[in-house]
Amino acid sequence: MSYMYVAMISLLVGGLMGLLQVLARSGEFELPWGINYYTILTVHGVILALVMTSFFIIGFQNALMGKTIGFSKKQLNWAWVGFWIMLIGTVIAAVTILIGKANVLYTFYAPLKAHPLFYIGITLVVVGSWVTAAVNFRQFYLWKKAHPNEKSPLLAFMVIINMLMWCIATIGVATSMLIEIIPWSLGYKNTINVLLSRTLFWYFGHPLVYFWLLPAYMAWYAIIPKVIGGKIFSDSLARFSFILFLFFSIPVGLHHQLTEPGLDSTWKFIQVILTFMVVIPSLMTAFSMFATFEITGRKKGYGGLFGWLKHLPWKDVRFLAPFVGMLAFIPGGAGGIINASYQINTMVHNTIWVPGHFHLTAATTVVLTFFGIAYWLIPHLTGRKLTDAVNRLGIYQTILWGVGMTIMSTAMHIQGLAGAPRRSNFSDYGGTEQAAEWGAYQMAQAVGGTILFFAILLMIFIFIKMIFFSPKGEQEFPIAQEEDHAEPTPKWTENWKLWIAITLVLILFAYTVPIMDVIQNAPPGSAPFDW
Ligand code: HAS
Ligand code: CU
Repeated sequence: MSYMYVAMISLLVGGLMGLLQVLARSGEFELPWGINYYTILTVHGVILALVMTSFFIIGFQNALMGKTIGFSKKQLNWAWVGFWIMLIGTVIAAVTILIGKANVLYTFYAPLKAHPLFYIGITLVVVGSWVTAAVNFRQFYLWKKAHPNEKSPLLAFMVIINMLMWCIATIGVATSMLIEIIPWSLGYKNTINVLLSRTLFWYFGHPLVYFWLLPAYMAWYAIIPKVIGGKIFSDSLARFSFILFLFFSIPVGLHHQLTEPGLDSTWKFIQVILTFMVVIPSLMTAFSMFATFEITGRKKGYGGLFGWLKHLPWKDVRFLAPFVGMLAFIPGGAGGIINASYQINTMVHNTIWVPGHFHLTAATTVVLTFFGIAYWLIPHLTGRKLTDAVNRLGIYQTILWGVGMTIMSTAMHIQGLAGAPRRSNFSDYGGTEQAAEWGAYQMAQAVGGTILFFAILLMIFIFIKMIFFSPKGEQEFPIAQEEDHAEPTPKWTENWKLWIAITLVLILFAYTVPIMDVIQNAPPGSAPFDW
């Protein structure tokens, strides 16, 4: 619950910043009290993309580990240590942003420079997450030792994959912080190897988006089937897709740097191919979801090509919210494939198309699934029940979110194709014809964003109702079972050493030459430790 509280407060603060942003970008509204547009843009990105997500995810994953494997007293104490380190880091970073000393956006691209405490705060958030990861690894290890020859619980397996990926990925951002960014922001160094810092950032930044996605997939694979009264379609397929995510999430970061000079195009192309590999486990997930829906429907006697659609519990918000998230991922994922298509990337890169993409993927697919989880997890944790009234409010909330995001994200995509830049405040660019073309879409974006802000207020209201005012009772923690006659999951799915080895080999293959190039051809004085 402590993690949930932080996630909720982040949602409110971040959402308010989002409202101010769309209003400012409509050109009809000036930010009051001389507030800098880039300050609110930084708060929005950091508090939602980094803080809200990581707190919700680690809280949810701990709940899954607790439910499937259990915490010892000592493990729980260490888990608290992780929480407090993350929270202290968050507060330090938040203060530096709010006082205007870190207008560097959530990607903190050098040579934009923030106060050193901003970077130290973010680093602490990562360190705190490592403590929790260590606890989760320990829990898993002890469980395996106590249950030799048994298959690990599916949800625990998934948590371990996500945390492994996270630990390997965060080494990139931690390295960049420690050897480059923090010494430079403290003034020990005058110059910085910009390309190295960005490359290390995206080595982390792409797996970051799967760190958000995989907990949503955990719910899709293993919780939604229970909510709709069905079984897990295939335990082996679910595990295999997670293993593929571990392999292919990391060696693909260059797809964020396709237009960046100084990186060899051969290596960009290799990472583009690897990016197309990481699409496969998402397609497997889509397949698996359709199969779950259809098999459950047919078992309940709904025939025909689409008859099974009728059985789905449309009035149950625990299903509806994640389902709208799945729908959003169809255009969201397709947009991702467009972004990754090397040459087409030149068309969309640095335009507001990209925020359009990640408001579908992160802010709809992932966030609506997280809300769908919260509707049962929060009452479960607080010993209350999800009432019909809250369920109904949740359905309105989901619809409001879906409508607001459709308007806002569509407007962003179209504007992006017309060349409107991202990461920038409103400008008419000296009255150019091209900028005039964006006007109507910027208004639509503001309308969609305002609807979303009301959806956030409604969500906060729902959270408060669930935590403090719902009747006492027991809320189910829905975990689906496998089909009765399911084939046993092959033992090789738990060949952890091999999975980690393949992951490291892929990373070394994709990154060794590009990173060596970037270091060897660095501008004078910018090398790490060249103080
Ligand atoms: Fe992305 C930029 C490529 C997925 C987030 N992405 C971003 C940024 C963010 C982000 C935050 O290659 C901006 C970073 C920044 O600030 O600069 N992305 C991809 C690709 C995928 C992808 C190939 N992205 C995500 C996810 C995110 C996310 C997931 C967050 C959670 N993205 C890119 C690229 C860029 C990028 C470039 C850089 C752009 C640039 O130039 O800067 C893939 O993983 C997508 C695969 C997904 C699918 C969809 C499968 C569909 C499913 C739903 C099934 C529906 C059902 C319901 C079952 C192929 C699983 C249906 C029921 C019915 C009844 C119909
Ligand atoms: Cu990416």
